[in-house]
Amino acid sequence: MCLNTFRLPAILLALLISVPALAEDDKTAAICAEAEDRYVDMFGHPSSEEEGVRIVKMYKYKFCPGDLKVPVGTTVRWVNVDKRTSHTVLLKETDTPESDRLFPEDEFEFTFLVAGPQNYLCGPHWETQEMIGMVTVTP
Ligand SMILES: [Cu+2]
Repeated sequence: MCLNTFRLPAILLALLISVPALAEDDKTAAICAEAEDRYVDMFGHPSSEEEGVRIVKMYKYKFCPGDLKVPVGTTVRWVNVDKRTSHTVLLKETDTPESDRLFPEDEFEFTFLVAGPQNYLCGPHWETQEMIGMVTVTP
């Protein structure tokens, strides 16, 4: 009996905590689906069909995908598929300087030669929009 009176608030609390997180995931998924549509419009094929590189799209203050796992030696190409906004790529844990400002349809490439997690960010938007990404490089 007593258990039920405690369980209900616990369930409600769990819902209150998880719903905003899920809503944020859905929002990101929707933005990334739109980014892929824009990529296909710009380049005439899906980003997964690029040969020899993995594509990360930059769109509406998101990196798509925001979390990428690649084997050592992989070249990642970031492509701005936004309409007006420019972005940069700053690989904090490498000695690479920040990319130039990437305007719509501009791109930047980096080849990952060291295994491990690599955080990166967009210089102009990481602080205000949390535009942050991660590449996990596997040996
Ligand atoms: Cu940005």
